[in-house]
Amino acid sequence: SIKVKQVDEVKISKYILKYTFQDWEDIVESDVVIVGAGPSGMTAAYYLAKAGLKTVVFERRLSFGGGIGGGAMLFHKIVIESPADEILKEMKIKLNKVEEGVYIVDSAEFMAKLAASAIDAGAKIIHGVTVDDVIFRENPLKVVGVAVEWTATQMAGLHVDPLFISAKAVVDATGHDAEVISVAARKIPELNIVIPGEKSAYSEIAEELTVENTGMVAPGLYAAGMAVTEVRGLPRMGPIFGAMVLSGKRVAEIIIKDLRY
Ligand code: 48F
Repeated sequence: SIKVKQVDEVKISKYILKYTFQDWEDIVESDVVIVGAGPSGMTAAYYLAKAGLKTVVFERRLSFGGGIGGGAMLFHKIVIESPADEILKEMKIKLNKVEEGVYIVDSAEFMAKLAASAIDAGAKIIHGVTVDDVIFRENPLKVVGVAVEWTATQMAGLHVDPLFISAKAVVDATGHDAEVISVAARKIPELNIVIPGEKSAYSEIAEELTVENTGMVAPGLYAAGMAVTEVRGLPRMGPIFGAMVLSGKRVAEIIIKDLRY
């Protein structure tokens, strides 16, 4: 019979607590906080961690992938266009070419390998945590971190104060609602962030515009993925995901340059 190592309940609890808090003590002073483990957030995490920056991704849900899993009307295929295929190839995601520069990808593989690539590069992904505010400083005016709370605490409607995490750069990769930038715009009017909101679909132009407009929204605060369309008033594109990974890569490159890393 198989000899299974016996570990009692107290030991299990102690190991989990010790190593969780060890991680949190480290995370509390991060180089980059990414909010959202969707395609743009995880791609950004991959490139930032690969460059050696201490990168943490906070994800509200207990899963990876954001809008990837739901696909289009729950169908499990995703469209990718060039040059995003190069990023997917780097992550060993299988691409099925349907015409020149256009590919079909399995959503489960896309989610799993994006997450694995980010984690293997050194990014920490923490599930079940919602970012509900930022930290800021004046002179110079700058976003310097985020406030985090358990998603479950928020869902229960409990009045619990958050913990704070410092970062040299905060990336809003929360998707269509641009939640982090929205809260900063509302609570720090001095940042002068005006959010026009996303436009209806126009896929052909939306992809390139999203990538081009990716970047800093206010000192210390950056937009990637669909948060860019919301903040810059750009059209949506639906279940074609090239711009999401290209935007994630671009925001990483901009942050690496801004932090002179
Ligand atoms: O929505 P999402 O996939 O963002 P994305 O990277 O990609 C958008 C596409 O999926 C799709 C599309 C492409 O054509 O239109 O919609 O821009 O992933 C956002 C992730 O952020 C999490 C959310 O659960 C999701 O997994 N999230 C959102 N708000 C918060 C958050 C928050 N305040 N704190 C933590 N996580």
